[in-house]
Amino acid sequence: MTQRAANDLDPFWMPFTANRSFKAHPRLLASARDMHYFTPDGRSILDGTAGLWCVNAGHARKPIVEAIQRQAEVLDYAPTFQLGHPLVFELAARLGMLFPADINHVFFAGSGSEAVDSALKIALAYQRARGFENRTRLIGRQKGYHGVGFGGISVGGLENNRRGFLTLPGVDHLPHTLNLEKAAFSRGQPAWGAHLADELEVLIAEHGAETIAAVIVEPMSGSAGVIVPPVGYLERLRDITTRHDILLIFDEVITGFGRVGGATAAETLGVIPDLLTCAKGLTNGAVPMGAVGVRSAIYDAVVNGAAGPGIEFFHGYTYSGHPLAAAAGLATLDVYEGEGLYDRARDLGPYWEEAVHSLEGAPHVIDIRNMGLVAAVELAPRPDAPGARATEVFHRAFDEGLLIRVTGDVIALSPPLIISREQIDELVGRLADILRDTP
Ligand code: PXG
Repeated sequence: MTQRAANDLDPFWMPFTANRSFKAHPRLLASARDMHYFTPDGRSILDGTAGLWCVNAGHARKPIVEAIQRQAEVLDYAPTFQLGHPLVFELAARLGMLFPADINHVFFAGSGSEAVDSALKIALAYQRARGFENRTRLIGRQKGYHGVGFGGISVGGLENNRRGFLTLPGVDHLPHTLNLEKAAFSRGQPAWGAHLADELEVLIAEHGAETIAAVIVEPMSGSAGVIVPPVGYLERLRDITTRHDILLIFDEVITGFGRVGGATAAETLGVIPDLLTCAKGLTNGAVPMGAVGVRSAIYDAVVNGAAGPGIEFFHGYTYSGHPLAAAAGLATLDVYEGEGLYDRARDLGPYWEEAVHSLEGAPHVIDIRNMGLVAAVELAPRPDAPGARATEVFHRAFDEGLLIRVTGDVIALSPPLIISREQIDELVGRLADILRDTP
């Protein structure tokens, strides 16, 4: 047997990471509080990304920490297959009130990826329940990210995540809406691009509406490098899906819980999907959890409309509605609501927009996009080395005490919603300095 030191970095196969490069130059986090991480040697890092878009209320918030501690002592684990525990029903009811319109039934999962796969299966189960067995086709969008399950990568549109893996048959993709020629440096929602929703009509004409179960999109694409929906685009998708009796799924894993300046993007933009997935901010990132909210007609058709008395939907996870996650979720909603964080994100939006757009004209910057408390700063790639410039900015930023996120040559910013105006200035100011120093 190989003997290894306890602090050996080799055995951990790190997700979505250049393992060899990381292990040669590790960047470790030891603790966190509010807007900051701290490294093992005590350096503070301003968190410009809310962890991975999830710590919306800031780190190690006491009410959330205490709720998890209490719950671990009272009921560490309980199955939700044929059994229940109080908190999970309470959390479902709270989410049902939070989600817009009649999205008032909630299926729980352990992550965003599981929430997405669950939503796709619910869509198929619903079509079957109402007698439309042939409505099995799923439509996603280019550059979409819906997690890494086989369902998620199939409807997703990021080529690196799909290439080399089998994907589901019967899946098609809408075009994405990112266009630097038409809409660079737009503030908030770009004016150009709503017409791209009409491509759905083309796919419907090609396949027949009677074969299509659902369309799934992120209201604002996060992972692809922040693609903000053009004005009117989501409204058109809603209109077309409604006219053709196709379900519309919003993947709100990133946009949920205040990120775009409202409890959900659906509410913020006034476009109501039939199903809504969330995760991340649902528990402030403190315990893994994902969820799917569905309109009452979907629950009624699949559950109340089932023929026999047995299980209506053959799907679920060991950790669906885990007690620690439910406790964290309830405490998180209390913090969001008690501190008015959705409103705070909306109210800070204009200041944030002004601050990030002040980077226009900084070295290498070819586009800036923003929505709610999200922004992307896109850099010109170095010739023959796509991604290298932004990666260097990421490394420099970390060394200088700033956590940002990069994907390709896009810098994504999505700080906790408790960020102050001074901290916004600090974040943007330091980024400007780093851009100036990066070749
Ligand atoms: N849907 C969306 C819209 C997401 O953004 C998932 C599903 C999957 O969630 P899980 O919990 O299975 O990871 C996500 C996740 C990034 C980044 O910085 C984004 C995500 C995850 C990790 C990194 O781009 N989004």
